Amino acid sequence: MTKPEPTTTQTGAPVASDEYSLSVGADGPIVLHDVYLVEKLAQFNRERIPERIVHAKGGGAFGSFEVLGDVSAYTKAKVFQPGQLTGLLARFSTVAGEQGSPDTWRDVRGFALKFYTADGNFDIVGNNTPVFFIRDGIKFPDFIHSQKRLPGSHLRDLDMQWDFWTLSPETAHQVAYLMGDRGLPQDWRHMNGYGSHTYQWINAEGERFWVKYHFVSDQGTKEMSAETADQLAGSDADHHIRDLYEAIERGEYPSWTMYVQIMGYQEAKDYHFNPFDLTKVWPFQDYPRVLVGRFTLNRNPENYFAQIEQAAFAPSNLVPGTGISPDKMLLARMFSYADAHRYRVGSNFAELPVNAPQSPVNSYTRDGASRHTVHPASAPVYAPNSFGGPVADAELASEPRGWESDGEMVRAAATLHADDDDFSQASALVGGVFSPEQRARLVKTLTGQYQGLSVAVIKENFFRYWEKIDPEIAAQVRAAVGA
Ligand code: HDE
Repeated sequence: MTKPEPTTTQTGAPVASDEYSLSVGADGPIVLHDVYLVEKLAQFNRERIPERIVHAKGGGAFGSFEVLGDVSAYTKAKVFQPGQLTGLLARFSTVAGEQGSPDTWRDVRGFALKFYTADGNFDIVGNNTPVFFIRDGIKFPDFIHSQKRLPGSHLRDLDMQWDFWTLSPETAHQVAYLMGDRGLPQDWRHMNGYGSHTYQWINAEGERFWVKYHFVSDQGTKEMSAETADQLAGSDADHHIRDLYEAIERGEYPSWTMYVQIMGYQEAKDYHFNPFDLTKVWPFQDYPRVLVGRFTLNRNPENYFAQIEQAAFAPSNLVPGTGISPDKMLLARMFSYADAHRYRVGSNFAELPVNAPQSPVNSYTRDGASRHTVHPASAPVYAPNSFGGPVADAELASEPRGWESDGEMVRAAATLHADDDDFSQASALVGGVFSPEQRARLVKTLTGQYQGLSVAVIKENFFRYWEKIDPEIAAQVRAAVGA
């Protein structure tokens, strides 16, 4: 058997023992100059970085994305050109639970993708539902506060959750998804993913299109019962992490087929509801899904902390041929994610291998904690310069072309389209998509939720909220709780 490597300090010096601290005599006091003891204890105190404030509990894997269709008429993004193969990282997560919380709690699931494209990293940071709770990011901290813990008892609280939801009617569609079967996916391999927002594509001629991203599980979708979810929450808090990791270890590589819905740039103005409203889906009969490609996950992380805990996904990671939209939520997210990474991982988070692009970086940003790129002494640190430093190229960058906008600065809801409302798509989901069995499970779930409420006005608002979504469901819950 080959002799093992000698243990060293972090700076490479061989160490004498991993069992005994240095002491005065075998029974005497330990000494402060036992550098290795100090290093081990001090490093141990610093092993944790701040967890994600949302989506703290999760797991992921690496793989690749292959273009199967031809969407080159709509985008010039290299990653989406016919036949293109691109490396990818995916991370799946719950939203409200802290690190260590059960994977199987009822929740929306994060579905974050990082494409290591030839034009830099392109991230689609979505969920397993095609909509979201709110329309304006200014409400996001409040929403998340209501889903987490009471300030005094530090307990999660159904009154808080339902108070926020029933006083924010725009939440109805996403809450209907959450309280339905989608809130309890069997595992990450058996759930779909969505970019959720409306994004922009720009083709080689500079024409703009509005798109929505869909990732359909090739494994199909499967959910678990509330009973199974509760049982696993106690017996195997890491059920979803385990399922993905062990499937890939077994060589069962999960894959998702990617589609986009495509809306002409000018159509947005006249569409019958606001197509940038994150609480709404575009009906497939209006905008059918167009095949783009498939991503397959076939490599587990070598080191969870280095590659998953420190992974930095951001909707602001865009590449030429892709862009954003007037969706106020998406615009708020453009600031928030890189800010979270600078706080959580450090200002040079993009230098970590998992976050580093596989295309050249010619940036004038410099220094900052743990910067480890050695820029040559001759490299100019300012632009413009006379020394051949990198030069911005508007043509290459083809800035996300954006959209026309004007008007007084106001704080107000987006202008109403004919069919803008808060409940119609929630009603269509619960009344038109849910099967009778799913409706019965919804009544059971809502009955349990209602029985966890203690504040009279919230109980009343609960029923008013569900009566607007589906009066029959509301009546069945009323009967079940004897209200
Ligand atoms: Fe997030 N979100 N989010 N979110 N989100 C974060 O970024 C934020 C929203 C989503 O696996 C944070 O790195 C704001 C919608 C996923 O690493 C933070 C708003 C959607 C992940 C943040 C939203 C998401 C995050 C926390 C309202 C689906 C995990 C840590 C404007 C379309 C990504 C971090 C991963 C993480 C901000 C709403 C999905 C705090 C301000 C809508 C999948 O920056």
